[in-house]
Amino acid sequence: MKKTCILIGAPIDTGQKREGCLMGPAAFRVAGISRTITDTGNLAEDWGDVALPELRPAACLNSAVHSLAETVGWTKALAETGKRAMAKGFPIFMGGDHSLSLGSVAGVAAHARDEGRPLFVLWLDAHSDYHTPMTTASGNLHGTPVAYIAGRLGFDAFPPFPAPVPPDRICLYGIRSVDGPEHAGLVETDATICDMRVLDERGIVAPLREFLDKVQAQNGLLHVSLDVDFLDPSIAPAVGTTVPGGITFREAHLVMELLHESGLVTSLDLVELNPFLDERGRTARLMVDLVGSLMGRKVFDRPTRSFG
Ligand code: EXY
Ligand code: MN
Ligand code: MN
Ligand code: MN
Repeated sequence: MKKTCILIGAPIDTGQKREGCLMGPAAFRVAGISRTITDTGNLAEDWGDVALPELRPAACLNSAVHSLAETVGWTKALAETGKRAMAKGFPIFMGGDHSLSLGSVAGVAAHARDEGRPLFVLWLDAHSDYHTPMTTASGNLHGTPVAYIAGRLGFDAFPPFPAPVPPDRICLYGIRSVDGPEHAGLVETDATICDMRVLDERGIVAPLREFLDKVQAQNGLLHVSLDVDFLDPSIAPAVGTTVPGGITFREAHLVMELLHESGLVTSLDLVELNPFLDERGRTARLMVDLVGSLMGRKVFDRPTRSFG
């Protein structure tokens, strides 16, 4: 079925300390994201970039945390835009650093709650992003969205997350860098942890299918959050938080193709692209190519495995 993809720019780089991610939405557009989507027979509507609303003072007991007021402002603005976009089509949030997902997933979750459908989240990332503002040592709030989404305590400065996603509906896939406090929090949950050890041992397909089968069985909505550092730095250098041992070019496309075939994905984040660190736009182009695979671009049409 034809999708209407709604492109939402989130030019955010306050969730971490290196400048450049705010150029991400422009780089995705230059790399041809709209055209890539329409070439797959889907529709693309560009809503432009979200603006940061007027800031309200915000405070946190952890003095390492920076840019809290900005992050809360982006969260509110993106939650509002995201909810509106879910009612119209398939939002693609173009970051911007990963702090954008505090807002994008809040908007998606509010929509899912109103529809009476369970929301599932697939987190494609080198990191678990399960800090709270109270546990982060770096103070970089791009390391916190999974905790906010799961309803973890410590987000007092933020709007309460609408309908927190129970951890058993969250899959962290590709992770290979987890801080102590994140680990301590995660082991208390039944989140699905497909770290690189699991993917090396079992391969990338079976664990993903198991999660997708769960989404299908519960008639869920599925939000996918794709962090550039999910990919191996050798193919995707344009990110401030590279971690070796990531997903290869072919694995990444296969993940996207399986997601397409499942028909389950209803919204997407593209985050952490820092075009200032790129080599002749190769990371931006790869990310856009992956969107092409997620939207159904393939070389041959063949019967696909159906879900449900
Ligand atoms: N865990 C580290 C921190 O909290 O600073 C690194 C977080 C990186 C988050 C990137 C976006 O995925
Ligand atoms: Mn991340
Ligand atoms: Mn990451
Ligand atoms: Mn940390």
